[in-house]
Amino acid sequence: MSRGMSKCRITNTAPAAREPGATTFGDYASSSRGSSEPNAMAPAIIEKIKDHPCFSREAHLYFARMHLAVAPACNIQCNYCNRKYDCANESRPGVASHRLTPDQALRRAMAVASEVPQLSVVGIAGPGDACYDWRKTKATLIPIARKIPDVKLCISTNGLALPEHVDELVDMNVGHVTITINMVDPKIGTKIYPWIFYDGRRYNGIDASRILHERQMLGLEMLAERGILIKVNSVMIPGVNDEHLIDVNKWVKDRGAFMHNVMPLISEPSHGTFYGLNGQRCPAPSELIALRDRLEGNTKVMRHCRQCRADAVGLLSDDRAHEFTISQLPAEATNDSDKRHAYRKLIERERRGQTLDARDEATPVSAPSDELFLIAVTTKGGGRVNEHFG
Ligand code: CLF
Ligand code: SF4
Repeated sequence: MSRGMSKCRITNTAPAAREPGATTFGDYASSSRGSSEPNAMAPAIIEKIKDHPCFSREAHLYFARMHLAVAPACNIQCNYCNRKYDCANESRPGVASHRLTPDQALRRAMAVASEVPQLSVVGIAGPGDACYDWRKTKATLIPIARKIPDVKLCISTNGLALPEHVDELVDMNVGHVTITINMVDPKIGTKIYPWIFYDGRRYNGIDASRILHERQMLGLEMLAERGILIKVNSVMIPGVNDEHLIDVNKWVKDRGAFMHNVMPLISEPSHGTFYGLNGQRCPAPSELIALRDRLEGNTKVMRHCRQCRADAVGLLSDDRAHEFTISQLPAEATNDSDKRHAYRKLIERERRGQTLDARDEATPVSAPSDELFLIAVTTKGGGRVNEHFG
């Protein structure tokens, strides 16, 4: 998964605020009742996203993901990447404290599944590329699907090795894939990717970017044809691809991407990346918001990404990775699914309650007045006023 963050970080201090394009469960519920609301979605799509904390903004309030850093090899070089280990204090994509073997990954997944009732997704999101380091990705996800069948499987990839694995992803029941696409014009790609390794040889310059672009588009189309939900991540690099991401957005929407997540570049000299060492600046928060606003309406724009570490565990706003280090894992992994099932029932009840509330809403009473009132309310989500200011 792509890197980005720290001083460029845009935090979501009010995760429940309704932003343009944000989807709440009320939207899902009304769409399943046949509403013509702009956010109306097919029930099959609702089913796929309603418990996925990244594909649904509403779900991130309730559901957790965990990442397994099992696939460290990568087949391209991005100018913003430095895959690191033992970087416990850096919260940004691609860093992880340890790489795991597939056996360790299974033990960790089962321990988290037993202890974190909100867990709904297990993902592989760096360091490295899940499709290139395929043997390890497969050796990790197949046993997890068997032992914890109620969690969704998710991977993130640069797309170069994606096309040859699409059918296996379907067979393995991986329902969500993120492709990092930073350009659709290979000339711009030359400023982001110095080289790729493809089909047994290394390519540089425009050839590298052209091959990467073609493979990304092919992989995207193949996933869309097979009904896998696709999110595209793009790293916003001022002066390199910021304006160009408007074109990227159109291309990926036309090829079936469900959601576009534009993330700010992380670029600091201490990270040791090409951009960091060469003074490439990261976008200001206002620039990122302005770009996302321009994309809104064309495809769903993600605004609640936390640019997670490659070993993150828990709700997006509450990383619990430190509770599940290898040394803390029980020798014998068991899958205690009771807590998860009880929690999901609770959330279903809460969501049903919201739907009924929305249905029962009376027409607002208004009285003519020249006075303008500003009223502050807080919410935990779901379109309700249900939080205090404390
Ligand atoms: Fe992980 Fe990525 Fe799957 Fe989510 S993260 S592999 S889609 S389960 Fe989510 Fe984290 Fe943002 Fe990624 S908040 S960095 S978008
Ligand atoms: Fe790093 Fe490879 Fe991911 Fe690029 S694709 S960010 S080089 S791991």
